[in-house]
Amino acid sequence: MSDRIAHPHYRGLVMSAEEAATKIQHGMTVGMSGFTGSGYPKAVPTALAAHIEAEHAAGRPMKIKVWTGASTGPELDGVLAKANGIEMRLPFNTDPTARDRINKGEMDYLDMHLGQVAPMAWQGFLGEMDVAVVEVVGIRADGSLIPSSSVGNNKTWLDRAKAIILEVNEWQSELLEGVHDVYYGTALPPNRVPIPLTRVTDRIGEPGLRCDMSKVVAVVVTDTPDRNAPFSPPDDTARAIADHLLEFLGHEVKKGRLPETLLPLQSGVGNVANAVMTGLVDGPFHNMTAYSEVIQDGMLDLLDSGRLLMASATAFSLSPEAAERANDRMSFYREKMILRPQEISNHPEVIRRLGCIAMNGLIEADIYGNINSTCVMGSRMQNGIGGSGDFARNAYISIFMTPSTAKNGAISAIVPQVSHVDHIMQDVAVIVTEQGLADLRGLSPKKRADLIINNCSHPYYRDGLKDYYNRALKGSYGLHAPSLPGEALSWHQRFIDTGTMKF
Ligand code: 0RQ
Repeated sequence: MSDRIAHPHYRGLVMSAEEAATKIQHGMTVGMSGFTGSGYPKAVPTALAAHIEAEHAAGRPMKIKVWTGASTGPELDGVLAKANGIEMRLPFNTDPTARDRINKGEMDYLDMHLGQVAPMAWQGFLGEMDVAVVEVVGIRADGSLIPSSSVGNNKTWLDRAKAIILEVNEWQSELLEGVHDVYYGTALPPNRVPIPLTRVTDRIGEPGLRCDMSKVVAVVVTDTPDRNAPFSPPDDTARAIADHLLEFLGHEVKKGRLPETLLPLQSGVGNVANAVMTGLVDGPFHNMTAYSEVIQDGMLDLLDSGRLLMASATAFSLSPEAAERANDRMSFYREKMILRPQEISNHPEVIRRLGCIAMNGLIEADIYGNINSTCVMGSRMQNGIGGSGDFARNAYISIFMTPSTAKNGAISAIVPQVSHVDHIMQDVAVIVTEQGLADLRGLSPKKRADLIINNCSHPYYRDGLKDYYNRALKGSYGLHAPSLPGEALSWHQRFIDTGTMKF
């Protein structure tokens, strides 16, 4: 019996993952914990996937709807997608098998702003939640739950679900207790009140999750690490992007438009985001803070360096090595981190008030600065919009960064017109590639086009973009944001037809 279960009622509910999984039936909506590969349940989804496969083999239908915080891991999305057990998935996914099913039309996918998931669940139109499966670090004597390495939507799932299954994961550090700040003050209009968070360091809630004991139907004890993708160190392209970005931030400080401590940083995940964090370790800025949705490897480095005073997020997004390091040094990190529900980490009201510097990746940008973050060639889902929209629209400065080409140069990341729009040009202040940076603030569409083409596009594609734009200046229906509709997506069509956008 795990000594992490301090309440006798919960001790009486301990059972195997296989037994717990039988509480989930065909057609149910299941809210699972998990955000960017951390804090997701591992044993119950795996047992459920085996059960689903057995049901399918017996000729019986068995599929569920899966709601989470964001992406999870192979023991959740991976196994359930492989078993073809997911009818509908929201709000974010990075699992390759699930992605494949989504793009083959075998799985419905609702790609949502991560900060809007909990409020929309409360509004009720997404339907009812049958079961919540939530990983926790432990259960306190008063029956409240110690959240795990992500908070995500757990508060909402525990409140909304008719039945609750808990996974107590002994691999997670017990020192996580006290890192979380779970705010219970949100309400739907007309009862909304301001969120009383005015500084990154503010704690406005409770360290634990409330839980209605009478709804808990199973407790499963596990000892399994969060499984994130291994981290590849920044390459030359990522370093060049980071250098341009850091030079820009320094310039803004010199101009008096940013304080020397910068403003709270939001940073996406991946190679480039990590390179920016690593660059900040050696940069001129001190006493920084982060108000983001994830704490990634580079942010641990920044905390180690003493340059970053506090990181507020909803989850870890760490490589396996960094996750072990975080666990080993949790007594140091726990004083410098706050994990909040994602409706707070990603709340437009708070992001706008704090004045975040948002830095996110993209699939493609067009010559006016509209951004596609999600759909390759306009239709094939990569991951989802995630939190990028929550931050981009509400940030003090909204920065998007990308290599200027993808797939070994076969694709230009700067195109005449994006094939799908996630962020409209009004939400995009700065675009950075390894070629350079375009500061688009205060510029009309035509001035934006000049800067983006000249500063950000890859030299191979630059003349093609100029040629398109110059002809659009002559032949466009209007001259506010010149375009040639019959040609604007021809680069994408060429890629679909020939495997390359090259001329
Ligand atoms: O695919 O792995 O098959 O080679 O997209 O691209 O260059 O490694 O960059 O990891 O930063 O991801 C937009 C996807 C960029 C990410 C996106 C292909 C490329 C590769 C990854 P392969 P890179 P990144 C905080 C904020 C939305 C969510 C968000 C993302 C793969 O940043 O998901 O911002 N953003 N969240 O080859 C075809 C193009 C492409 C392309 C890249 N133009 N055409 N493929 N790729 N550009 C985190 C959360 O919200 C949880």
